[in-house]
Amino acid sequence: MKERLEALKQEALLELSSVQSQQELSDLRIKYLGKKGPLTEILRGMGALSADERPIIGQVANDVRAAIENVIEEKQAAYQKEETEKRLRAEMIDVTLPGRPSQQGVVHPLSKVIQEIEDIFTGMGYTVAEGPEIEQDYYNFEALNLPKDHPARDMQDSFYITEEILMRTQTSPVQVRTMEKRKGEVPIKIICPGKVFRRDDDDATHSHMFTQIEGLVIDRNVRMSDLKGTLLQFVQEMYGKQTRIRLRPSFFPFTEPSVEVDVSCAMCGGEGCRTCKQTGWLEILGAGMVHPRVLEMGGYDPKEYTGFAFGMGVERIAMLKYGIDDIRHFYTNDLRFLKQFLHL
Ligand code: 2NM
Repeated sequence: MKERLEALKQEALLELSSVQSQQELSDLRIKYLGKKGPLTEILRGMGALSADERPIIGQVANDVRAAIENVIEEKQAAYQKEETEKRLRAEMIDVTLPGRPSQQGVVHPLSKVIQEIEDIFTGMGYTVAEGPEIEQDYYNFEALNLPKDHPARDMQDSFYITEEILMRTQTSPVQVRTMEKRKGEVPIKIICPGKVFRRDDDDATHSHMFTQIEGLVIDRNVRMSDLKGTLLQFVQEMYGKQTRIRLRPSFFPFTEPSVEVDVSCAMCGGEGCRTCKQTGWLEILGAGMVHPRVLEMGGYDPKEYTGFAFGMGVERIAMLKYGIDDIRHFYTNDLRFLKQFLHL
């Protein structure tokens, strides 16, 4: 039996020495060590041996099994190593190749200016209010003291969707909606940023869609001086401490009195330059004390409460700030334009 085992070992080792593939190796493992293999058969037949012989033959059988297993394991490990190396070679990357620069997006200059203005006013205790771009005639005109036959309705030709629904021409309807929601509670201190729409032919300084930020304060004892102080604070945070403002009388249906607010030119400091057309001043804001009729329609008793409001065009402010010469640049999305704001 010992000889049978030795012969089996020699035969197995010989066959293993010329194995060509992992599949062959696997077949040989089954052939020699499997349940139906010769070694298993021999071990099964050990019951017929004497008690003296059994441990000796058992030991030899185990040694033979171990010897065959060793060779198989070795070969298996070699195959594994070869396979790993092959995969590593196939997946090798050249870390010395120059990288491809990734495309980086930037915050749109309009968004940046809106954010800056919001930061200044929230710093003064305002909250930001938003509302629909598609608006009812009532909120856009009627409640702002522009009744149906009002001549000022022609001043700004609008995009009407139906007789009663239009694209908002200002963000003030958001303020009317806020007054309505607050049901006479004070104070109201809000700014309303957003897109507005007017029927206009687009050119370098006009766009049928642009961005407005309007502000509204309602409380007891709100005065014109509060408006002046607020706007001065705003422009000095926006353009620097040396900035001055100048108020000129104007007219809006929703404010009385109404003013145009000029800001000293940040380009020349008021000396006069190309940007301010040699005047030293830039017109960037409209404002006024909220008209008593507007307060009343919004649910505030004008004998008890007063308020101020103001509005500005964000594109104009951004154009002055960044020296942009055409309002259409904001909406054509030319990457050559947008990428100039990458490092600002
Ligand atoms: C402006 C100029 C002056 C304004 C008025 C109101 C409201 F809702 F209180 F009546 N909101 N915004 C206003 C006043 C807007 O923009 C040039």
